Amino acid sequence: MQNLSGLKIREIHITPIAIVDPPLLNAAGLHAPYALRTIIELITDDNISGISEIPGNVEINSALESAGDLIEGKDVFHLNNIRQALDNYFGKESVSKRGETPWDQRKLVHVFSAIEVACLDIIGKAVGRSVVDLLGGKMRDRVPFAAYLFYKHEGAGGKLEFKKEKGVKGWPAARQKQALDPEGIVGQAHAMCEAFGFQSIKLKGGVFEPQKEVDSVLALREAFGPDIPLRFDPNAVWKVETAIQYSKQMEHALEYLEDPVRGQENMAKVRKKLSIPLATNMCTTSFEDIPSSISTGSEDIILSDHHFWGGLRNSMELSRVCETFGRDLSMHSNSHLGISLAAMVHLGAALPHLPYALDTHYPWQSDEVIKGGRLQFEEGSVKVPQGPGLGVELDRESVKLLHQNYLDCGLTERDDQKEMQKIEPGWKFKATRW
Ligand code: GKR
Ligand code: MG
Repeated sequence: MQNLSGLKIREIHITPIAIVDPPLLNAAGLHAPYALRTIIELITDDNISGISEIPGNVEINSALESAGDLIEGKDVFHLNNIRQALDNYFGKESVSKRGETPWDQRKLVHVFSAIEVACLDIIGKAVGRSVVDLLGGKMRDRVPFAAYLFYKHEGAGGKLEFKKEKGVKGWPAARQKQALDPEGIVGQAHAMCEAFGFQSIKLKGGVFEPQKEVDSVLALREAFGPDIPLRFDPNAVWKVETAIQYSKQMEHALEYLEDPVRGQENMAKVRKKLSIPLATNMCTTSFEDIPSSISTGSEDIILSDHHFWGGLRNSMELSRVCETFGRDLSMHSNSHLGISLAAMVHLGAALPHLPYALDTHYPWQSDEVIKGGRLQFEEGSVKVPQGPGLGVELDRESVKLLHQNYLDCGLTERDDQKEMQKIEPGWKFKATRW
């Protein structure tokens, strides 16, 4: 076994990358041809390398650079001390910094998640155990995910944007197809479920007027029958009355409804009027939000995301909080690659209760930064990666190429409104639209 006294961080490498992402529509606008991720590698005195992946942008990357100076020389086991050093330096990051977009814009949660996951990867390698064991051990061998459907324009993103790639079949072909109506969504669902074996389906909404999106949910229900659980997520752009009126039509069809409205109080109002559970990754997004979540009764299910909750151990703690207060816990996602997926799978395997299939954007991506290529889904589930730590290794050549993509594409942050304006000039994000 490794000499455990020498696990001090010697180097931190921060590599922004740009990965091909299709033109997916959501309440904030349109996905750009590339999504930005950042790959973090920590190296110890003893040359053990630990890796992680987070959503990237220039602000987060520069915060990571500062964090790198603070954690140099620190022991990878001393995560509490690392956290404190970051808190002292950056100050407390209030939950209001989350922003109105469907994704979390706080910096510190990303930074700590990046460092924590890489430290856990190192610890796992040093002690010869997997990250799931560091989180308390496996409760299951495979972690189920849901098909994540999007309204989308034609194209698969990157250089292929708006051009059809010839000769592709199956999901790669379906991935390029336009889907702007219930028929397109049902076609996308069939292709995705066939390719990956998903047994639950989520539709991202908040794009078109409510009835059109309700019709897509009802068309999915009609096509897949009552045994395939369905969820729908308009990312909080509905008013309370709209949410109550339109969700009533879907009550028989949905296993849960995600963020129909903005804010805990509005969520609580809607929740009182519906017979289906409400889930959120927008109104209860940090431990700071828990007291008001309980007093208002804003949701039934918290969709955790280790990138936004400050890491895997925080997400485990969240699961205990959820159990205490009668919430279920499931998982949120954003466009990502295999390091994030591996971390999600370790966490999903360790959670005591996993009542719902987790979200993942992974089928929409085609790039990869881990050796051996993309992780595989079997009947919609991913097996916990074998081997110590995260069980995945960096493919340095791919990281190099994707870093070049980052430099070439010129994007520095996610801005779905700007992308949408290229298609619909003057289009503006509205926190509440219908
Ligand atoms: O990828 O467009 C997207 C989603 O809208 C994403 O950004 C959300 O954060 O998937 C997310 C959600 O469940 O709200
Ligand atoms: Mg959501």
